[in-house]
Amino acid sequence: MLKLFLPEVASAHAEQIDQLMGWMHWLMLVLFIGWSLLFAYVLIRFRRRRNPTADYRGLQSHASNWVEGAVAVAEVILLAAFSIPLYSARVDDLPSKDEALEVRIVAEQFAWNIHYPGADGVFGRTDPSLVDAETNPLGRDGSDPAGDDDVTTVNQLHLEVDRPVLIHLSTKDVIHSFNIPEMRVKQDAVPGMNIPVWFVPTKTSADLTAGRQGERSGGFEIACTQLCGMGHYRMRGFVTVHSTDDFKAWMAEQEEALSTSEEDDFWG
Ligand SMILES: [Cu+2]
Repeated sequence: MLKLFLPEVASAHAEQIDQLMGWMHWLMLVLFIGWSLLFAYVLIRFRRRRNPTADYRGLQSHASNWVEGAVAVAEVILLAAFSIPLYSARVDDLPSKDEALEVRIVAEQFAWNIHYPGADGVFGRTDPSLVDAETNPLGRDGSDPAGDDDVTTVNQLHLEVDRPVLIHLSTKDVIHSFNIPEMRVKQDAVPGMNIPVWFVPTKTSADLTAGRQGERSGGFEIACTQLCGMGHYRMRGFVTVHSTDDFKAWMAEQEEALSTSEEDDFWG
């Protein structure tokens, strides 16, 4: 039932997040009904007509203690059995650098700067003092050879299906928040911090859009989910999840473009 209101599931851990959300909502529903019944009961049972004077003895039964205890136990189970393990897998159990596709994402007002390490798997050096809003949004250091094969994009995140992606998330200015709803990924980008975010996409963009039509025909999108300034509404990125071969082809295309545009390239 809950599924009706949720985006499609497109990452390996998404189902677990939905389950936890489901259990939390069921608990809240039970609490809501319980409190509502108690409220109605108290309104009727202690109405003024039947109780002209105040009762100074108060409640004698201990039933409410048991109910409170049961709710606390349910909450501890949700926290200890579901929440904490799930959270710890997200923040602590990072995929190894060998298997994962590593990407740096640097948020700014109002765009996502995306940085791939290229064939050598090593990010070229970057330095905040080299940042230029027009020509060098990532502050890349052209003198570092490790950066020669680095691929960068703005607002276009390309991923490979069934391969873990390890994002190093940071921001140049204010707090932004990186969200891909179908991946059940949402992480604040906090000034001064480099925050790892990882997930395994399980659906390609083609899989996702296969059944979609009309207004809902779009693919995966990155939304900034932290009000970050006047242009917040347009801080939107696009995610393409490729099959393994298509991803290799895309990356090769980017590398190719790098080597042929050497002359007018900032890094050439
Ligand atoms: Cu933002």
